[in-house]
Amino acid sequence: MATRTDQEEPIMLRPQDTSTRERKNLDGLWRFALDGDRRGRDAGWFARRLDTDRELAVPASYNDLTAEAEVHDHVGPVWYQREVWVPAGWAGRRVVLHLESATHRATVWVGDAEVVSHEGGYTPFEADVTAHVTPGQPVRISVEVDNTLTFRSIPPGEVEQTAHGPRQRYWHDFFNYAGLHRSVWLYATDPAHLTDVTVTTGFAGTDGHVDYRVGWESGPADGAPDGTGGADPDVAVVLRDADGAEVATGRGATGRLTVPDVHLWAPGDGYLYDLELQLVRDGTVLDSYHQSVGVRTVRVDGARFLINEQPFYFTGFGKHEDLAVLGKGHSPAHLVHDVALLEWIGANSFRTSHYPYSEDVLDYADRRGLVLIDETAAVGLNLGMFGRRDQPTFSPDTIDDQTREVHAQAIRELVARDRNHPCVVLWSIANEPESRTAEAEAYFRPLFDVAREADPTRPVGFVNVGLAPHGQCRVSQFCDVIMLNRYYGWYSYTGDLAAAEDAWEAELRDWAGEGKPIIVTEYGADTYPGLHATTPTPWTEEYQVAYLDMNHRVFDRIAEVVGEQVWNFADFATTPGIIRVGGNKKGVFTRDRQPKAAAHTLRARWRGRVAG
Ligand code: BDP
Repeated sequence: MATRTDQEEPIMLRPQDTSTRERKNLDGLWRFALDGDRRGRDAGWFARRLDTDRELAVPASYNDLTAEAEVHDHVGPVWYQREVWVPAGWAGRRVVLHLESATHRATVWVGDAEVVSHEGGYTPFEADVTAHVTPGQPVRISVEVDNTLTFRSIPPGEVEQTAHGPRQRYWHDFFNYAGLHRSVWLYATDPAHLTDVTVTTGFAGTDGHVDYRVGWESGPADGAPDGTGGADPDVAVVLRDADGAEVATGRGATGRLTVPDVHLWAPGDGYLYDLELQLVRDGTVLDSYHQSVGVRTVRVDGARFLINEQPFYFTGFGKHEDLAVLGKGHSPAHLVHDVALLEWIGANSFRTSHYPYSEDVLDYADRRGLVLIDETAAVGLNLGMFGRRDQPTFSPDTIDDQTREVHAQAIRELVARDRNHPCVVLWSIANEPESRTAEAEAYFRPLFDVAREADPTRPVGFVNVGLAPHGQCRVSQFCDVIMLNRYYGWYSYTGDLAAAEDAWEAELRDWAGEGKPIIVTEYGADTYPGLHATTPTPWTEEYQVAYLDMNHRVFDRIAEVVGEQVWNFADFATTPGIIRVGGNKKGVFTRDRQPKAAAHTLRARWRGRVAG
């Protein structure tokens, strides 16, 4: 078997229907059972019909689908199971089972055979299941999904055994939703198939260029019963513009295509070319795959953030995948509606806080010309923030070298999944970790190398927390862009916006001295919709407006600030707590997407602003 795999990252192509590929979507209702005692595997739950009367929806978090606390607050594995008919027309084809995500880890069986396990709740994984299915027959698919967070997971957490059962603790501020949050697919290809593609783009004058690198496998070797062996296949590529007109062609697994009179992808102008990849043998197209391509460049120059060599100013939000009933389940309707609200308010960007989002979100952002800061699920690597000041964050008993391996893999998987999206302009490898100690520096240094090795074309950063202000942070030295979360006037100087303004400006000026671009990735104030006051009163709609105005005055005085992303786009679910009222209320929109007063303030500012 001829294989081209010179990369370390996971190799996968998102399932799609083409002239040679066919998908079958497995979303819908699956049988569901809790397995807090971890009995399922030994008892062989995968080997027979799951003994349960529960059926839950995929995609969705399971937590809010029933009315029961035991489901909502479950800690440990759960099982999903369904049967699927394998299309009769797939005889002789290679059949793959693909899960877009399973939060936070999963093991999958097809019939009685264990086919794949995956760690990490927000990136896809798949298995070649050809040997375990019979076209024209049904097959049972079972998935054990485990929501447990430990010091060896990203994000980290700890399970406390109490007299009333296990309790999951973690150090991040959103509810630990779990389950099958995104689509599950069965798909078929020819035994000889394309395995991956990387595109990078650039331009000079009116000529664009697209560099591509394609991976493939030739299928069973010579003499195989299906007769697919023989000469190595060849790769042919065709680039078409948005009207379907051919603009360039190429041959071979790597190459450069030139695009005359290029229409660049740019913020607000999501122009995409279509790169068709074909695996060809003896004139027959064995596999065809379509990769969208936005031709654009990204670069940091001093304290400027350049897209297509033009200074770019980020406006927008930190978001969450968070919805009533669905939890973190992907919903195309809500995606369309959220992006409509982003466009209404004049946002040109958002951060995928605090984990990789559904690939549908990235595809749509590409098409809408939205700019993304793409973040790993490394949130809550900061024990001190949550009252555990006695324990170091980075130590052999807490977050250690093994965790760093999991974190490195999370970075590789994020980059492998999203590197071809023009909307992604900056990688965020962690949110608000402890970053003041030598241990933090040692932990992060190699992770920046991992990110840069995986993608030499985009800037890399992490999001700094107020506990590690300028002069104390030992990790920001590795960043191309400084990303800051600050709550002057909320968590500090609460209610005193005048004092907050002075302190915030002083700190920002220190950061500006680094000579790097600064994006304020979080600033925000909890706001209870309908609460009002004439005097500056935290939690009122007026205070959120005044708080944002104060921040904007500060940003506008500092040239190195190249972006403002309010925390948060919408209210979202958290664990219960005495500083949260029905979740985190820093949304500019409520959880059901109604605007608070601040939405109109932001709209006036952002719709008036011309990028740059
Ligand atoms: C920051 C976190 C974010 C929180 C936010 C807040 O990055 O996840 O939700 O503060 O406190 O610490 O609202």
